[in-house]
Amino acid sequence: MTKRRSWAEPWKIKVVEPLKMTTRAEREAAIREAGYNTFLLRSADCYIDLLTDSGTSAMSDHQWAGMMLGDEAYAGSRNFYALEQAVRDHYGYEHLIPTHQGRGAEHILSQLLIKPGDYVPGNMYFTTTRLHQELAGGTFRDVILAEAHDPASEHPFKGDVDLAKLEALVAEVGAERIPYITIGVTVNMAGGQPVSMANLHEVSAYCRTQGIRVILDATRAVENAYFIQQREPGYRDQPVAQILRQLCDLSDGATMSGKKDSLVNIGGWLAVRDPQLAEQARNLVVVYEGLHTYGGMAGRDMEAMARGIVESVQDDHIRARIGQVQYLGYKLIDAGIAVVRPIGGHAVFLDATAILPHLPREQFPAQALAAALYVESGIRAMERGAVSAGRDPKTGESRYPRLELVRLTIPRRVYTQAHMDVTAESVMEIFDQRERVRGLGFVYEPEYLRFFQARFATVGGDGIFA
Ligand code: PLI
Repeated sequence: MTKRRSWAEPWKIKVVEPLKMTTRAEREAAIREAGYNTFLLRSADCYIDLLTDSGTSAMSDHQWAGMMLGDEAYAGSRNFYALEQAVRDHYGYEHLIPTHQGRGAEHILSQLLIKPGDYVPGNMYFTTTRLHQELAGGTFRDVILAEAHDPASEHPFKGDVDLAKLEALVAEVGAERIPYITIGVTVNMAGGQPVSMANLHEVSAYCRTQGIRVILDATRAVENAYFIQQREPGYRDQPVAQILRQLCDLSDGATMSGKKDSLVNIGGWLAVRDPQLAEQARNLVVVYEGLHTYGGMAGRDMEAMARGIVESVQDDHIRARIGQVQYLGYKLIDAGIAVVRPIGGHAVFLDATAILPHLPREQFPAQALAAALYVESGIRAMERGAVSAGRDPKTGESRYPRLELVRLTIPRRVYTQAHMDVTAESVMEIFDQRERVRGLGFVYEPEYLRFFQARFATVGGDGIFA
């Protein structure tokens, strides 16, 4: 029997940033002022900030050193070529079009490939991805496995595509109206759940027969590669870097938010194999993002990302990163808290409908739970449920996805095990008082991506706790 090894971080801390503690009265005032939306809180009022893993990573000394090597030329910056090489080496795509962040890449791709009336299947929606598809005239169709919508299912690859759903869409609308499929690796809204290599092989082979492009949302592909290494037969002895290349080899291109896996605070890219599509993307990127050799990023940011990519695919790094997320997840499971199972790659997701069964969906239990957690502990989390899902553009009706979740998202290389302990204790405190949490109703609802800027009022009295 092999001895179990700890996931301890393969780094030590060189610089620290003080955290501010607030009083409960201060937090009650802050969340009221923020309209019970954690996106509208000031970060200075948050103690442990688990809003997102996006752009919140700590960079290494090597990345910071690279920042000093920023070549801020308008055109042809040497840092662009370093980034292009890192993407070719580790993701395997020939043509790189840098963008300011992931949604910039989604915008370019959607505008280039989607015609009004087209359909774009995907393994569960992501907020910005679907909106760009809709704004280009497309309709998103969810083709993920049914298990992905069940928080309790222990399926090891809940991100897998249900091929029968994809085939049914092709039969319904015709392959010519499906320019591409988006495969999220991992699937953020399902709880950071991975796609198996076997499933991607099948999807890729099928799509080739239909002339449908396969586009990865590679935002957290390194995390997906780690789950394949750990869970899928035949991969245990392969380095994560090698598995990542195999994943990407099954696709025609990818959109990427470098703000997650790649350990930087800003940046993204679109990458494709088709030289003609690449040329069109280079032409469009100058309209919306910047010249095709910077796409909205400073030279120093491209250098930090090039270096971050290399660090991100190291087995030691990714084992510790996901090890920390699982540490928090299993603490909550042991305490009897309903969370999405299995624990995902970037976050632990609380099942708000299970925790707050007294609140109807129309009172946004996940939004309320995130607000209550903040008031109780100063921990900032994010709603990932009906508020995030927005309204159907055709009917104008609110969408109510089966998953109504609060995401405790773990920034990379930022917090310690003690912070995870405090987080778990704070969630347990809320759990003990769950009957007291009040529901929320909209007082302001923006048209696009409403979760970012919406404001709410509590239902049935003042304050998030009755
Ligand atoms: O935030 P961007 O524009 O760099 O990337 C958009 C984006 C695309 N795909 C996926 C799977 C994401 O998770 C994503 C952004 N996610 C955020 C901001 C998050 O908090 O999860």
